[in-house]
Amino acid sequence: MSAAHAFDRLLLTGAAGGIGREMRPRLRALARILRVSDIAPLGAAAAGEELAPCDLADRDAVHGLLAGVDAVVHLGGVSVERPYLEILGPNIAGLAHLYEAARIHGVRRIVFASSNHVIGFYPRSRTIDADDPPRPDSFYGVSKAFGENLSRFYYDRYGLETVCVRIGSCFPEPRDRRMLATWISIDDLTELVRLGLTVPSVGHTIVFGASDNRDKWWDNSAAAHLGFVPRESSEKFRAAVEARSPAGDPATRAARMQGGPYVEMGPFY
Ligand code: NAI
Ligand code: 15L
Repeated sequence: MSAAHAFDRLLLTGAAGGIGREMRPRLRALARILRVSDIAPLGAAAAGEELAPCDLADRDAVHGLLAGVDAVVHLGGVSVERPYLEILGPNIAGLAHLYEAARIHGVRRIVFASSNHVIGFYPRSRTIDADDPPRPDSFYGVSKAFGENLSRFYYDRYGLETVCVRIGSCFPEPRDRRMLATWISIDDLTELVRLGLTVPSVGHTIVFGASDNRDKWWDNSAAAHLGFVPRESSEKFRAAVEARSPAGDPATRAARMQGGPYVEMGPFY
């Protein structure tokens, strides 16, 4: 490992997904080898990369995936509301496989892509911090709350550190008015992940992932030790977003709750 690299081998799961494809080149400099994994095609390996296709629901495969790994950025899994049985394999069993394999292989730290849907049933009028109890808005949100609790357990029991990033909405642009409050740019999110990986002694930290947007629903003072200062804002998109997307009927729960449409999806069991 060169002095320039924070890690010898860093694992990125979900590398073929929307965030993963963007983060993959941005994380490469952090490690001598970036091991990129997904169940979907990963393309060709760039210099400093190794490809590791894997189904997170496959216990033995996940144990092999973690061998030789120092730290993990865990983006892989079902990323939207789906029937419970579709979420179960990647997001519940897959998380348990990942943490147990990480413990066995001596992984130092995991940055876990949690979601704002862990707290989606709080009203938009409320500012939430990491100490507020979860109020998931979907089976998907419940699976992310499971990941937050599982990682807490692995820290308390084994000292395996995790930063859970409750990502707001990470897309090139906000897609609707709600995302003007929840949006995070890929560069802000990558910086938050980098801090989560490299700041000394994070224990078990929950941090909200949003850019420096005008409207803020989340208070990150409990994660001040990460030193995260978002640089971008959704404000540059406001006029276009407001012109093309309706305000939403304030009588609906989707318009009043932080989780937006997730609070009304389904039933999906
Ligand atoms: P995505 O759906 O584009 O990417 C997820 C990746 O996980 C996909 O490439 C998919 O093939 C992979 N995956 C699914 N099932 C798998 C399995 N059984 N084994 C291995 N890989 C599997 O999602 P996106 O937007 O890139 O999000 C990345 C992570 O961040 C997800 O965990 C998502 O829940 C979380 N997140 C994303 C937000 C966003 O605004 N994009 C907001 C909040 C959380
Ligand atoms: C998420 O957790 C999803 O992964 C993403 O697709 C968006 O729906 C995002 O939340 C959001 O709340 O906008």
